[in-house]
Amino acid sequence: MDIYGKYAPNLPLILNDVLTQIKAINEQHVQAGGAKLYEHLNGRVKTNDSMIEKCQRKQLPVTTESALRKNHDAIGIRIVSNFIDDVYKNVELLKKADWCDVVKEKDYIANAKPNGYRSYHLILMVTTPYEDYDGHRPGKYYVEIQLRTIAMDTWASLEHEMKYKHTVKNAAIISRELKHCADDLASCDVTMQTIRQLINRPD
Ligand code: 0O2
Repeated sequence: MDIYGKYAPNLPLILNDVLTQIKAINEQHVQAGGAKLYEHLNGRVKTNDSMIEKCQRKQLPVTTESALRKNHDAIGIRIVSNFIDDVYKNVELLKKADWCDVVKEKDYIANAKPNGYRSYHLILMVTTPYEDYDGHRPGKYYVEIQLRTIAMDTWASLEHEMKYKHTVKNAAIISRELKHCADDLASCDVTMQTIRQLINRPD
């Protein structure tokens, strides 16, 4: 089955439109004399199998409604920045954008998860030219945005790898080391931010 049903072809188009909008916000910022606010951008439509697995994990019925309305990450974008301030600036600019509304946000940078995970999560409601699950056109679709520094991103990829390898030996030791590593990286992110401010301080 295709959990996204007849809406499946819309999802990559919406992903592409939102990526274009995010790039445009950044180009405007750079043209206005600001620094580039991200190092790279990734986007993906959650695969059919991953979305089915997520519905089952969350004990939701495996339906198009669950995929597009109860879950909010069928379309996901990651904005990876060099510095913590850039993450927050991207959040500020997205909140001001007229093509989306922020409907949920979680600051796992100020409030890291107990395992050390850091990232800023936004759920956007985006108005699109396509019909949505409620039959409206222009249609509304959720888009999840994860914003983080390169250090946070590297850490999250490694931790994600461990989470999905169920046969890992010494999982408790690895989790403890990962937590230390997350805290060290967070400290480096703060130091790098401070160094940048010192370099850019007016004479
Ligand atoms: P995957 O495999 O990346 O798709 P949600 O579960 O999304 O409906 P919730 O509970 O509010 O909503 O989730 P949260 O905390 O905002 O996290 C959403 C996503 O952030 C996760 O999606 C992960 O991609 C990422 N994430 C959250 N916590 C961690 C963590 O501890 N480690 C890592 N590596 N990533 C994390 P999925 O669908 O759970 O996973």
